[in-house]
Amino acid sequence: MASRLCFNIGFLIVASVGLLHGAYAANTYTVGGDLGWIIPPNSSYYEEWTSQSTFQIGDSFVFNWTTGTHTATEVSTKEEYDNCTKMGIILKDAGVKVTFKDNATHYFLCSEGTHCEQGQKMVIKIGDGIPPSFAAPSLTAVAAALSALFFSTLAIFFLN
Ligand SMILES: *[C@@H]1O[C@H](CO)[C@@H](O)[C@H](O)[C@H]1NC(C)=O
Ligand SMILES: *[C@@H]1O[C@H](CO)[C@@H](O)[C@H](O)[C@H]1NC(C)=O
Ligand SMILES: *[C@@H]1O[C@H](CO)[C@@H](O)[C@H](O)[C@H]1NC(C)=O
Ligand SMILES: *[C@@H]1O[C@H](CO)[C@@H](O)[C@H](O)[C@H]1NC(C)=O
Ligand SMILES: [Cu+2]
Repeated sequence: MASRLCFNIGFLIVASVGLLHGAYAANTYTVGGDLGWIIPPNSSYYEEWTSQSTFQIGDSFVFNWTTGTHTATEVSTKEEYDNCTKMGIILKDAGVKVTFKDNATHYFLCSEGTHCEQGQKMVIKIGDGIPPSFAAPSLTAVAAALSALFFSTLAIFFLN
């Protein structure tokens, strides 16, 4: 009786985690479309590209470039972004893929030469752009499901 209840609770947790993560079919975007992530033809190019879509939790972005040396550097504030500050988390490899697990606003720029000043910079807003107020660990669906299973198994074990 007790174990069945616990199993059901475990199942409910797994099911709701599945719903939370599965309701939205995540997309993978190639940053800049066919142009990729390079010095753009004009300084509003990436702004125009991002404005074509609304991005959600779970979406991925591929920074693809075939010409020149570039970085996808994430800076932490709008001030640094506006300023083309070339210090941040640097992703160097062409084809690098970034997946976002929370609502937030991310500021990317290229830290090579004056590429940022020439418009190789982009703001990615996930959802409402507001990060969660508490420091929640970004559990993947698999990890959450596994821990739910683990805890329900544990509960069954104790109640038996
Ligand atoms: C920027 O370049 C893109 C691609 O060439 C073009 O579609 C867009 O109209 C340009 N925007 C401005 C403001 O010039
Ligand atoms: C990256 O660019 C190359 C060359 O243009 C292209 O073949 C490849 O499909 C692109 N990758 C993605 C993920 O768009
Ligand atoms: C903006 O750039 C200037 C000049 O490089 C620098 O002195 C200043 O600290 C920068 N501000 C930020 C917020 O990065
Ligand atoms: C993320 O932003 C969307 C709005 O685009 C909102 O509906 C959703 O509740 C937000 N999620 C979280 C976890 O704050
Ligand atoms: Cu560049």
